[in-house]
Amino acid sequence: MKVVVILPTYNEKGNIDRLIPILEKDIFPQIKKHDMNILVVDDNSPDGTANEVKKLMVKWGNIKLNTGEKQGLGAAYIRGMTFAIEKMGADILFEVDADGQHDHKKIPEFLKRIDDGYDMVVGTRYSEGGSIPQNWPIHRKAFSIIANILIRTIFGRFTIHDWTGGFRALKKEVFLKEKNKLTEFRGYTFQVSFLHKALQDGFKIAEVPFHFTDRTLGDSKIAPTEYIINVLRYVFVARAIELAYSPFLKYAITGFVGYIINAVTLEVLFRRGLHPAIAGAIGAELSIIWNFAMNNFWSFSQYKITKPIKVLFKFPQFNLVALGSLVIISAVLAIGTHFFGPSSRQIFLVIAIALFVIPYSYTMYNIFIWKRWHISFLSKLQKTVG
Ligand SMILES: Nc1nc2c(ncn2[C@@H]2O[C@H](COP(=O)(O)OP(=O)(O)O)[C@@H](O)[C@H]2O)c(=O)[nH]1
Ligand SMILES: [Mg+2]
Repeated sequence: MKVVVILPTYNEKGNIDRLIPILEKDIFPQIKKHDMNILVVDDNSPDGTANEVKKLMVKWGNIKLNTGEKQGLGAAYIRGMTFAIEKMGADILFEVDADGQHDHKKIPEFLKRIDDGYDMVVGTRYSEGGSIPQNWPIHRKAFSIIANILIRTIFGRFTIHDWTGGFRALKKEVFLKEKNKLTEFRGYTFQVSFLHKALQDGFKIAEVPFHFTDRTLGDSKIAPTEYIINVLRYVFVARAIELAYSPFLKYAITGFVGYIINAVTLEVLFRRGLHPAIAGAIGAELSIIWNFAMNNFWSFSQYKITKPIKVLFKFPQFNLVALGSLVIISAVLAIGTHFFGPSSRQIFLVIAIALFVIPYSYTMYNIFIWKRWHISFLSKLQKTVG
């Protein structure tokens, strides 16, 4: 297959001079299965990087140069990848920094993973066998590690360790599928958003650990503050949208209305003379019926239970889960008010629901009632086996 190694450059004259001969002489000859090519995507670097590339193009016939206006790293990659596919006939695209920080010896390993059937291979500095430069000051190391842990946690996707790096290989299909969704990510946010969208679309992604070395020539082009703000904005907004489309938001709205049904019933029946315990219990059961119906036909509608006989079996199970919530709430209220007095009851009710009941019941619904995770886990398993 035709592989195009894309090297984005902005003032990398000295680096490109070192890197291309290494790729051509040491790395490419090791790869027998693929047709290896280079594309330098230069944004009219004032230092004359392009002229340097032109000299190298005389020596090796598998190098191309694409120039354009400077609009950021993401914009350069989008332009370069489009060029590689349309003008060079690339099947596989490689993202490699031109400054020599990526361990080129790992390139064959990335391609092996593609041969194994992965759609995208991501170089990782934060897994066993990978690292960031030893000589980085502690705050830079901490920042780099924490940022990636934060991204993984917010997305709830823990299989990928390195979201911010730019050492990757991918099949052209991944880029073609995501291209239109990436146009707004012109800067360094491109890396995080591209990976996230590829994962959302179910592409198979592998990791290859590598040692990230420090830059020896030229300067980094990253503007740290702007970068952090842009990445955080992307991560939070994208996750919010993801959750809005997942059953979770509908589940939360349903539960909130269920709580109001419970409270109103308690109040109405109590004022008509019923004992609060009985009024509350009737309210609770009405709320349970509401929750079951709404979650079945709305939140988890993709997995809804329609056969009457199945509903007959599921509804008692659902009540059992609700009983669990009840036990949690009374336990938290008992412990909380024991230490902080009865006036703290409302606070502990909120704590019980937010910290314990929501994670508990959402998990139970996903695993036991509507079996959503079970189904998606099985289909993932089938994908890996098949
Ligand atoms: N064409 C192009 N390349 C860029 C741009 N910004 C950064 N690069 C290149 O992208 C690679 C990584 O950038 P770098 O500044 O080293 O990022 P860092 O390693 O995160 O500090 C280098 O090869 C840069 O020359 C840009 O706006 N356009
Ligand atoms: Mg760099």
